[in-house]
Amino acid sequence: MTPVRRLALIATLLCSLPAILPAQVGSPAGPVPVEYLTARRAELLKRMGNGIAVIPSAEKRSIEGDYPQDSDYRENNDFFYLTGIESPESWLVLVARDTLAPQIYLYLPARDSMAERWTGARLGPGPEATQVTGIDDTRDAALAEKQLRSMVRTSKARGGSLYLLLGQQAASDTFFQQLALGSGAGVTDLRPSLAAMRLVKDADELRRMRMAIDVTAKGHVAAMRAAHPGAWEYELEGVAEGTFRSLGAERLAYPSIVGTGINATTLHYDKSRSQLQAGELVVMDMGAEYGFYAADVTRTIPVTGKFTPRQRDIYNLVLATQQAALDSIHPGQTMSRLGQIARAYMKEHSGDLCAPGTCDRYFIHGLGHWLGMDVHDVGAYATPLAPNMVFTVEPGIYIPGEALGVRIEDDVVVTETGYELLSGGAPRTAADVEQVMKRKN
Ligand SMILES: [Mn+2]
Repeated sequence: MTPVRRLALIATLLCSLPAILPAQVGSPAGPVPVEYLTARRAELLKRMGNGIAVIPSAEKRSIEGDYPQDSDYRENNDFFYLTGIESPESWLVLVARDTLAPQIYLYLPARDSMAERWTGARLGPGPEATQVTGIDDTRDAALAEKQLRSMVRTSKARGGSLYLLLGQQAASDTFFQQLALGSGAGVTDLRPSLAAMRLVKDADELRRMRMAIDVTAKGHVAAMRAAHPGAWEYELEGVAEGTFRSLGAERLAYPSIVGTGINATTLHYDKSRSQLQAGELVVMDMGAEYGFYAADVTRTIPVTGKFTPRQRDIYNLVLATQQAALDSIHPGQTMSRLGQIARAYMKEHSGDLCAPGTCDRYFIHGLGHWLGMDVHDVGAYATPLAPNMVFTVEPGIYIPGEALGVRIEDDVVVTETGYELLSGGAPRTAADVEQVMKRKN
């Protein structure tokens, strides 16, 4: 083939590559607006000081090599948070310098028409990538390692530090070990800065979290209506998960927990293989992931649709304990203090429900956790609450001797003056749960 004909062929192949739709198209959550991505990167650069940060995308899984049922690619949270795209074998590089303007590079694998026949069109370096990420300088990922070594050397000469996601990458990856050793520069963990940023949600994150939690509440209501004596735990799970997917959730935020009777007292029971018996309570801890954000909601329901007096007393104590914690949420409050308030409330209001002791001895876990891109999201627990932080409030009482377990878990966002309940779409009071279960299809 002559050089001219070869060029013509290459030109034809390039033209034959399909145009790439913006990232996240097909997800009802839509793309992350570029202004949010730009603001997040600017904030991280501000926190970094002088130096270079390297943030790789997630490892790609192999359909042949790994368990096929695990083959779906999920982007690394920090990479998605800063770029808004899902793109294996890619790198985000941020260079912060004392006196000069910061630089941002996005390394993406060059497009490959043959590979794309198998695995679909993907984003390569170029104007389309710039459009969806707001990063002007996009480059071929094949150049990344060589250019990074050089950038790190230059940065070191200027007294800059090397910022890595320690633990996630530097420990296992040879390239990062070499980069860290060879740089001679101090290596700083980037994770605390990113965790502090992700702890306070911006408007696009809150929009996604509301969607995740709304979908989750609808799944819980559907599962409540599917419950009856003789139904199986997996039926309720299937109804809820089907609802999540049918309303646009990409995946589960965590494996669903549906436990009836004695299984309700096992905190992370995930077998879902028992049959519901009249007189039992079912704990359902299920959450959707939507647009990369997790919901985490637990409801406890009576199999017959009607609580027994004993079940209702325990349920009401858990609910009142949760309300005591909710009422104490305000900016400046701490998670540990909320835990103490909840525990003290349960102890004081146990009456003789758990005689000879008090019911708090059956409250065997913490009150809650940060919620975001991960179900147990990043963030230091000593951080005082501030507006737009999102977390769960989930007291429980588990009495194995009575095969009785109750957990009520809701998701809240901190406001200027208190909190907003995000998961109120799933009924919380005993009366409301009974009402929903009465109106079965
Ligand atoms: Mn939880």
